[in-house]
Amino acid sequence: VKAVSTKNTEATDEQIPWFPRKKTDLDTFADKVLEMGEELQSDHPGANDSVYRARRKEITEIAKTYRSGQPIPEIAYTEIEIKTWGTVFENLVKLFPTHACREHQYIFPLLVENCGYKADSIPQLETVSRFLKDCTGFTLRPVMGLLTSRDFLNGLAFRVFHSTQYIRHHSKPLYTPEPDVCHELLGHVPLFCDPDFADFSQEIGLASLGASDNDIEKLATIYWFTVEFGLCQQGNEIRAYGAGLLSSYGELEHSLTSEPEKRVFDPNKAALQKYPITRYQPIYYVAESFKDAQAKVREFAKTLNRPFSVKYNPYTESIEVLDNK
Ligand code: NLE
Ligand code: FE2
Repeated sequence: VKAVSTKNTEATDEQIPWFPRKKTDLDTFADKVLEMGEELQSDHPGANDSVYRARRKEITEIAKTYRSGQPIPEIAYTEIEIKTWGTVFENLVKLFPTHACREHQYIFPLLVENCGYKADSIPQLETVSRFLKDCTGFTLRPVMGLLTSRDFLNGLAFRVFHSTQYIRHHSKPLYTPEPDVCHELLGHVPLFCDPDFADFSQEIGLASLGASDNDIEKLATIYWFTVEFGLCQQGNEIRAYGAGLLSSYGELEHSLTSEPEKRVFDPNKAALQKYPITRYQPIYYVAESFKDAQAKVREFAKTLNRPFSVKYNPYTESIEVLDNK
């Protein structure tokens, strides 16, 4: 095993898309966000509310200027924002005991205790990020909105999770097609506190570094059907571990009814499955466990077409590139 040259003068490097080698390289993503896609725009409850849009802009400025290693600035959430959070929170906590996976149920009280999770105040990303770092080394980084799949997945390789800081529109608290602070804090954060899940997520991230566009598409789809909308088998029951489910009262309930189709998780198949983004999912994949999902994704990653492999060095917070040949 020898290290591949980092100079892009080498012929083999020319076809390999650029990827971050150091955690601080993630700073280059800060102002690269996607416009809300057309599908999202037309379905978005806040699209025609100018007050809401102006507030979003104010909050996303923070993400734009944020740099790696800085504390995440606090937001003074408004009364109406806190009320939206409260509605989401109070409804979800009613469903968690019967619908959330055991890892989520284990950590949730600790978030209540350590990060002030409660109905009448929105936890600050900085507080949560510090707690998360103690659990698994994951940290949050504020983001303006949707990144490209490549940039977003690349972040996971460094155990960095790009997190929105604004909240959904108050008119539709129980389902939104977009990520928002409820989705990040109630859906993603509890799972990133779990060591096996953290490993699993980083595995997808590592596979995405320097991957071809086609392979990025596959990995993003796997991410969708696991980290966002995954179900898992726990004893005799099926429970939700996907953040898109755990942050939406409406879809969390829907996901465990007999209406949607449930399939056994197989990354080779999930990677190619089409899915809607502005309504409840018609198909969910059920993982045996996070460890099993990780092993399967690792095997899947080997089939991707990349002439090198990578390893994360946590001491230097950087990626080591290993030549396969
Ligand atoms: N539908 C989710 C919710 O309402 O919280 C958000 C999904 C983001 C991918
Ligand atoms: Fe998400």
